[in-house]
Amino acid sequence: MSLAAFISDLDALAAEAATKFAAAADAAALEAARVEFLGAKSGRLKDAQKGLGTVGKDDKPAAGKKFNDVKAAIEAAFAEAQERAGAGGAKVAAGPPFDPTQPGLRPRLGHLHPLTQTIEELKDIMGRLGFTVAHGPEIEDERHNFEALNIPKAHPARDPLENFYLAVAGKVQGSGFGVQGSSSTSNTDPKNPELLLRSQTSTVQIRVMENQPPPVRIISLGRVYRPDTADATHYPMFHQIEGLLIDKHVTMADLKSTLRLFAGSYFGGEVHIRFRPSFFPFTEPSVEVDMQWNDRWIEMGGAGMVDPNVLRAVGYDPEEVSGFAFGLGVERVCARRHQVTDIREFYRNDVRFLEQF
Ligand code: FA5
Repeated sequence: MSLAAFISDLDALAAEAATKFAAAADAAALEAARVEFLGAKSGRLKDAQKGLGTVGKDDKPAAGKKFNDVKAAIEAAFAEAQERAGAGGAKVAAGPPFDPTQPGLRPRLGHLHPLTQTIEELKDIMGRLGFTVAHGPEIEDERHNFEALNIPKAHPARDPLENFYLAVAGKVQGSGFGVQGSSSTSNTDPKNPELLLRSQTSTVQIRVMENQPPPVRIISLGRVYRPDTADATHYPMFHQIEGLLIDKHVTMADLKSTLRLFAGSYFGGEVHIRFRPSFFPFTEPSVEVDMQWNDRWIEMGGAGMVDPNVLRAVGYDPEEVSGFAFGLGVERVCARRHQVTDIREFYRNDVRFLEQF
């Protein structure tokens, strides 16, 4: 091949490449043009290079220089086209174009868990009856969970099998159940209290009364823990609402009318309250509270008049003041109102169940 023919072929190739790069409408077309002209294996520039071997020996230096110039020119034309495409967004144009007229995707909004909704509603109802909300820790010592509530050391309610005692610094707590007078298991040492997950919200009664003189009118709502096997009405972690009213001349009639107002507001309509004699170490007399709603009786929790021993344990004078206390299971109250037959549903986190509330 003559030098003149070689040069003219290269010039034509450079012109064609520049035109194609400039005309590429998107990133895919530009890439196709790059492969056509600059492709390492079978690009047209690579083909043209083969012509170098066919020009005369004396023309080789000039032919080589021309080839290098054209190669640089084609690469520069590609780089320029690529830059233009990048600035115009063609690089990201792969895939279907954005259609601003399409309707948007509606975001899925969550809401409060049914038990949280119930807790908020119960707070609201009791707030209207003049009860303020008190809080207590979920990790408790034995004084607040048992002793000040008149539950002595050998009482079965303190059995490690009935409670979640905590192992602190290698020591298993609660090992003193039933062991009278053992110094290593004494729970009266304030520096080394035995700790457990509280088994009832009645602990908060003590914490409030220890810190303020009467009158008291509080509720406390929160989690409590018992090693109960989960079934339709039990769960090892559940919620209670505790109520406590201490004042002069408080009677069982006040307890009953408070619970009736409370139940009527929560369930709506006519609710009857029935007291069945029961026993709690911290109330005397003690009762189980049943409520009748929609022609069915259900057990809601325990209640009673605060035992004088409890009042004395927090420094109150039982001759001066009296009071009532109650503790109800939030899961059971919520399940009853919404006709949920198994409280485990509240903890399965199945959105199909939860979104109904
Ligand atoms: C008590 O816990 C007492 N502290 C209640 C009390 C407070 C009595 C103030 C007197 C004065 P009881 O163990 O019965 O009582 O529990 C109260 C309610 O909690 C039960 O009626 C039930 O509604 C609920 N409950 C008890 N165990 C579970 C459980 N494992 N799962 C779900 N709910 C439960």
